[in-house]
Amino acid sequence: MARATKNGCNNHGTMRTGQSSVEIQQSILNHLHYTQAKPLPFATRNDWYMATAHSVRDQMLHNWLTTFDIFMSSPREKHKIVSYLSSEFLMGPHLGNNLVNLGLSESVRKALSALGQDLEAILAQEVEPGLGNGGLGRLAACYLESMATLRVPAVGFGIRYEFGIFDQEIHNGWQVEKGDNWLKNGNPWEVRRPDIAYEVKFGGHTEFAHDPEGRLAVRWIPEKVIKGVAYDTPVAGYRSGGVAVLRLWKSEAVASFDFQAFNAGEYYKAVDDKVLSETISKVLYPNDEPGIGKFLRLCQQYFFVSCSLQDMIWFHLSLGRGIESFSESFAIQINDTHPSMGIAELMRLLVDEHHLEWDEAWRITRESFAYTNHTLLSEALEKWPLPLMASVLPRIVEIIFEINRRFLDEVRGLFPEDDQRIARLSLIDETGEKYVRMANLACVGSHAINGVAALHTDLLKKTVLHDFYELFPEKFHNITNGVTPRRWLALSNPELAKLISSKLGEGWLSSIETALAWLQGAAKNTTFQQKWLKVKQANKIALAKVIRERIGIEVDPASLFDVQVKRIHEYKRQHLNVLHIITLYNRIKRDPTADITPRTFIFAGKAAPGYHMAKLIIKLITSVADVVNTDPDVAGRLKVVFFPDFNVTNSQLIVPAADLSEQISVAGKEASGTGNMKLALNGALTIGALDGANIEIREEVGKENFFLFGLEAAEAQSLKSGGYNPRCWYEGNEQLRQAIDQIDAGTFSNGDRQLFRPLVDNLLNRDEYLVLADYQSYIDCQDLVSAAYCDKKKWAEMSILNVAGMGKFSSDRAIREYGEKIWKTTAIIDPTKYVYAGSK
Ligand code: B1H
Repeated sequence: MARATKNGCNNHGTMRTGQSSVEIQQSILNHLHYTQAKPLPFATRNDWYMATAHSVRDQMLHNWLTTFDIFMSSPREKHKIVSYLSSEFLMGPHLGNNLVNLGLSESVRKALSALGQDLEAILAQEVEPGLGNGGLGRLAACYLESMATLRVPAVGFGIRYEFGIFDQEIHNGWQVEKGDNWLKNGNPWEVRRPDIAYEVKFGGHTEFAHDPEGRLAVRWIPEKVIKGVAYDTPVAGYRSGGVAVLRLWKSEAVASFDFQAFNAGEYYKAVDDKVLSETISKVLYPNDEPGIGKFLRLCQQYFFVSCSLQDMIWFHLSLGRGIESFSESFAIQINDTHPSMGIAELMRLLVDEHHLEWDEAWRITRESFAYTNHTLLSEALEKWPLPLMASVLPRIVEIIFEINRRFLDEVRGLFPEDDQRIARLSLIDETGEKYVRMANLACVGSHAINGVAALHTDLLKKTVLHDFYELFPEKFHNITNGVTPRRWLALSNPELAKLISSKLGEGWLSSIETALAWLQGAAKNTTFQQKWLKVKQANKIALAKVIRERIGIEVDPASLFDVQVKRIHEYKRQHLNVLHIITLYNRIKRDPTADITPRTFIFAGKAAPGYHMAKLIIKLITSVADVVNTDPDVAGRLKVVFFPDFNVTNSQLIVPAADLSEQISVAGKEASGTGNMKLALNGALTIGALDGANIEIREEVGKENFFLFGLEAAEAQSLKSGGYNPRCWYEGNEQLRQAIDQIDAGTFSNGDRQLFRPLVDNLLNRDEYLVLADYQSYIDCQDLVSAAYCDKKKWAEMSILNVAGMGKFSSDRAIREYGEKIWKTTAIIDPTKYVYAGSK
């Protein structure tokens, strides 16, 4: 076996694309020796993972520094960096993706194999950083990867949560949350930068004081100061050499503890202080939690935007530029309202610390910021109780008041008599207890506002942001979400990617926007269809194996894999899916010889720990599973699986195996959805309502290749405003009544009639998300799905056409649109300057 040498495989000791397998082996051995400090016989699988990861990281750091050099030497007008501010980045496991993007998969596999290691086992060792709840955080990750691919200079700013989204276990059919200690084995991808650290103020009061130049200025005397330290993770672009940076802030105490403290009391106070300071970046909040006003969450939001903006200003000034040209250096995109305090914070930094006049500071702020809205749900629109915010961030509240005062003066000029409009537009909600409305702050302080799918943007203009649309129509844009085909096809479904390459040649993963459409020509080709179905079958067999091993349920890979994977929420209507399962079950019970297309229903998703109804829906799924899976009359034709702990890793396993993608939210509630795109990109057909991006997916793949059901958004709205009475729908539909009565009667809960009572009550008395109104349309549509699945040739054709239609949903397309419509950035980095050799 090769021996570690100090100088490793080349002058830098790094792994380069195009290196021989022997050189890569040497790099891995070096890291085992010098980074892990492990003698070979004692190296654990984690040591091998760490050594491999460090070797890959070397390559990325090299490209990153090259990116930086090229940036610094390129013409000044191209010096615009995208700052993507997000409280969540759901990156997924890094190693596999980095190997794909750097073109190193095969050479590393060979190198490891020569060292007696198996790449798959090493990949399985990685604990994914779960620093996000779902779609919003995963979108941020796809966008960083696309920016790196397109060589847009980009930094993602966020929080380095010590504990990410909880791990989910299922005990007795219920969700149980476990802490996500993702850092326990070390994180080889990040670089701690103790020299990049900023102080952030909390609490206290403000006063007028003279600054060093004798000017009267506001001074914030804080009660507490906390330090944010940068941790950088490079994000590799796909075969482009480009590297984006994910810069996450960890909170720490400003002063280390004082061992010389005079007495023990002070020493312990210092320890307490350290603990409190570190609490800010301790844990990610799960969304969908009822109740607002969480003190720590407010601190988190301010903490990370303050560090990020101070960092941007430092960099801007270090380029030798004046503060007044800040917006030429940075385009700041805020991912929902969570970072919207940045608008007030930039004003504070410019006015209080850099002594600009208010108007000048306001111009810079508005030119810099752009806001993406991700939700129409009124309960999800963020607002902070004013007293809480005033006590935690006194100076920020003063600035928000001043922004509001000036803004409302303008509005009054335009609509002098319209007090109601003014009350609606105000940044402060004064209808009862006072709140700061973060979406209003984001709209006023940004030059651009965008929704994430055409319907969503349209509804934003008509409903939640209507007043702002009337005021600033030119600010509104639609940018439909997209996902990266590298992780969501090349990495997760390598055999499908290979088959597509056999038709399209190499290179299509950089240009799926146009390239995938060429698959249309192959959709009717019998040989290609057979190969296509074979890949799907292999993916289903692989998933069936994992289901057997992890959950102990035997599923038939020849059955239709019907997949609903996403957060558990009433508006997403997992319970509508369950009603369909019960309906099929009843058909079998009525006539055990009934002709039923065999199906495996696969659910996965987390419920917010405090969201009781969502947790009850999980219990309903597992309870129906217990009955259906074991009833001899069913004879294995229906299987129901709740796959625990849905995360990026598990998603990469489930998505490629799906035949049918359930996108069944009630029309008008899902802003976009991105799971719908990933599933269709992997050849699943969609059953969906006209909601979010489903509408555009249907347009792209062809109406005949999409299973449409349910009310449209406008119909849903008018049904509700006309006094919707779910009980009428229940009484008028025998199958529906039977299914609901069974849930109520304890058929799925061993006779316990109390268990699902809250869910049944809710459906019969409120049914906010129109489950009962859409039931029959959904069942009829599912019958069409079952019939269609029996014609394998036709199904294969439809599946191919779905993938062929997915070009639009590439995150590369979305990033280009942001660049053109909002950021006005141009890709600056010359690809010829990279060491990247472009090997496979
Ligand atoms: C989306 C959120 C979200 N919309 C609050 N809103 C959060 C709201 O922790 N919180 O407080 C976290 C997340 N997430 C999703 O964004 C939409 O529901 C999807 O439809 C959309 O595809 C996704 C990305 O745009």
